Amino acid sequence: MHKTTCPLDCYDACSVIFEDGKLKGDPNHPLTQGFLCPSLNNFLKQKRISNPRYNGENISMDKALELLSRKLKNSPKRNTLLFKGSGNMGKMQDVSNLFFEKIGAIFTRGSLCDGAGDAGIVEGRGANLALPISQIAKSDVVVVWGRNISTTNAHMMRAIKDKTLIVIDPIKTKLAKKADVHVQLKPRTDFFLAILWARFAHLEEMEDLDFIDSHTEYYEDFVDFFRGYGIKYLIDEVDVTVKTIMSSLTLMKDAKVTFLVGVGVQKYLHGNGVLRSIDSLAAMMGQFGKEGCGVSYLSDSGYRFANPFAHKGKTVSKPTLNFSDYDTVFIQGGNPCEQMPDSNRVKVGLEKSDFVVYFGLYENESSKIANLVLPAKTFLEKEDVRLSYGSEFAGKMPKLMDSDVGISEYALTEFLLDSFGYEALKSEKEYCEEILTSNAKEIDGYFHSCNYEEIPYSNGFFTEDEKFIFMDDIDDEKCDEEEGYFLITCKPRNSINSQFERDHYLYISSANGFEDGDRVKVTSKYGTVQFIVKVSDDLRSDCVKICSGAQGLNYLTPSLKSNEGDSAVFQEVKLKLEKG
Ligand SMILES: Nc1nc2c(c(=O)[nH]1)N[C@H]1C(S)=C(S)[C@@H](COP(=O)(O)OP(=O)(O)OC[C@H]3O[C@@H](n4cnc5c(=O)[nH]c(N)nc54)[C@H](O)[C@@H]3O)O[C@H]1N2
Ligand SMILES: Nc1nc2c(c(=O)[nH]1)N[C@H]1C(S)=C(S)[C@@H](COP(=O)(O)OP(=O)(O)OC[C@H]3O[C@@H](n4cnc5c(=O)[nH]c(N)nc54)[C@H](O)[C@@H]3O)O[C@H]1N2
Ligand code: SF4
Ligand SMILES: [Mo]
Repeated sequence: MHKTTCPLDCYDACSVIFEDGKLKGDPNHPLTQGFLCPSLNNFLKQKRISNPRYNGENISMDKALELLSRKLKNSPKRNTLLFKGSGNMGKMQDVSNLFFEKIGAIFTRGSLCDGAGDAGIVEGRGANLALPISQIAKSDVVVVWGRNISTTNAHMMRAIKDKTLIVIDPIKTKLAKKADVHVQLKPRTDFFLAILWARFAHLEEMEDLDFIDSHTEYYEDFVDFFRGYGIKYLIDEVDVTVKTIMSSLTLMKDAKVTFLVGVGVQKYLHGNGVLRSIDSLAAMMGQFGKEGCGVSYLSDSGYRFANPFAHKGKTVSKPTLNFSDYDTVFIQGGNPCEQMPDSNRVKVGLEKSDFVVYFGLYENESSKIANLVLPAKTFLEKEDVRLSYGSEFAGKMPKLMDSDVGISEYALTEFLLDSFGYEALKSEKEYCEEILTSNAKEIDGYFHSCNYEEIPYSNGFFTEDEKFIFMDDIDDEKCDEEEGYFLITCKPRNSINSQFERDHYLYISSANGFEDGDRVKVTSKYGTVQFIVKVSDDLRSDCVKICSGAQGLNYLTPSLKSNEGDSAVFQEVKLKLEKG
């Protein structure tokens, strides 16, 4: 029996047992509790790329590496882009930075994922820490805000099982059906909801004046700011009843509240402002730095950990970058042809670049268009370590098996450094050890990030004055005022983005006159795509849902970035539907 950690991009970072050629959930891990999800359960059955390929022809790994080195040396403008996805969350994914920095390659900054919300949190708190599971367990009320816990964070279900539950989501999710209150708001109105609750909390004297006084700055400005919004205007925007708004706020009165916030609230231009408003609401009620309280988003898992792979290379903003600016594009662990916004622009850009390399495990839309395809090793075949953005846990990912297929990120980097005459790397084990021991401790056989030795923010915030900084402004300009349906693009149950068993349907309420199996032509200002309909009355009638990884989906989404955080804004778009 061997232990490892799930490499997939997921809140849970499960502890995994590898035994008799099978992957199982670790029964002793406090969060994993013996079960894995469909994606990892099917991991070993996935068909992977077994051969390197150049312009459609299989070639040997030696030939592929030689070719790569030659192309990089002779690239006309010596102008290379390193584009990384999040197919494997192991820290060793970043080892390739060390080579690409040496050759002056361009890196990306920002994210296709959580960057907007992260920026908003950092503005107010100075650093983005999650809540440890033990603190969530001590809360009275859990507010699940734009996070689909039962699908994307399934191991959290047990921690919130007996709590008073408020779910804020335009979709009646599985969890919303069990909630004490479901606030089924109009998409993109979470900022208004936070401001509305702040207004009512102020009227109901729910502020924690001691906390405000000792741990925060600019509260008066926040009061002026939220009083600038009329209550009727806010209620109309949010589009839920006053009763729902008030009954949920009443549940928070004098209670220990944890807010579990997901990426759903921030796939918009003002995504940073949304997280800042949720934080400001929690801070005015004193819900930070105390037992059973706090706001937990996708955290900066590497905070205060050593990063031997930090680089000083030039960067371009990830969601809006132009692939045609580069003569070589090196894609590692990602599928930008499907997962980046505005697929049309992405594909045209990649077609114009001279040489595209895809380094990954599976065939997908990006491997199809690449000149050179390099198969990777799986997490079982290489040495690594991972941290978690969803909780306090970290985990080792030791090499547990050999394979003739693929090459690891470490071995590839070592080869490239050597062929360019650069200094060799330290050993993989040394890097992993350096990262883990820099800020994690082993307790009862599991690694915990030292960031969580105390309750987050109990010794102050990470801003200059160690105080929380309230918001007093927002740039809430909408980009798209057109009529049409809101797009809700969230995570599928049986796949991780475009890996594994993808969900290609368009979901819509029966109130809109569609039936299961209908073909529908969907148009946005960026493109047109056909989908097959599945009717779901869990949706509001002003929304359609299409999951991440659905083929063609990102032909509809904008290559814009959030006001702060260089984050993609997949839902800043309206859709028109036509049968047939
Ligand atoms: N099974 C599975 N698990 C995954 C992943 C996967 O692909 N599949 N992906 C992983 C990754 S990369 C990430 S980033 C995380 C993300 O996981 P989550 O944070 O859960 O993100 P999403 O599933 O995108 O959306 C969460 C919820 O936001 C809601 N939502 C959409 N728009 C709005 C809005 O305007 N306001 C509010 N209040 N809610 C809104 C959606 O209806 C959805 O229920 O999950 C990880 N876990
Ligand atoms: N419309 C829409 N678009 C979205 C989203 C959405 O909700 N809606 N979500 C966004 C979010 S939150 C995210 S995080 C991104 C994710 O976007 P991507 O990072 O592109 O994620 P995946 O689609 O999972 O593709 C990951 C690829 O990594 C490769 N891989 C897996 N393991 C390894 C490994 O060990 N080494 C190497 N070299 N390769 C490996 C696999 O071949 C896989 O195809 O998508 C974003 N795009
Ligand atoms: S729930 Fe998340 S961490 Fe756990 S096995 Fe599935 S993908 Fe991996
Ligand atoms: Mo993500």
